[in-house]
Amino acid sequence: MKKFRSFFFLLILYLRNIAVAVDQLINALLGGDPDETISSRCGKYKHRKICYMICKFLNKIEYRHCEKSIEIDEGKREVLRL
Ligand SMILES: [Ca+2]
Repeated sequence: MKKFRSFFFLLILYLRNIAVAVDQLINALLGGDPDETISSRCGKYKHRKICYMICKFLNKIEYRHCEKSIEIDEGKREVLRL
């Protein structure tokens, strides 16, 4: 059982890492900092219409998702403001 739990934990961690990497790739393609997720970027700019809509959707999946995802130390390499 412990081996299965360990495998399951590693699988979830692996899938989460891939999801974060894809999220950051999409953010970079949209002119954002390649080390920042779309959720963090939109959490900072939620007064912008596109971010407001993205956060409204994500906040239905997880309460205050965008606000909780903000990475204060990221965003310095942003090329375009949303
Ligand atoms: Ca980061």
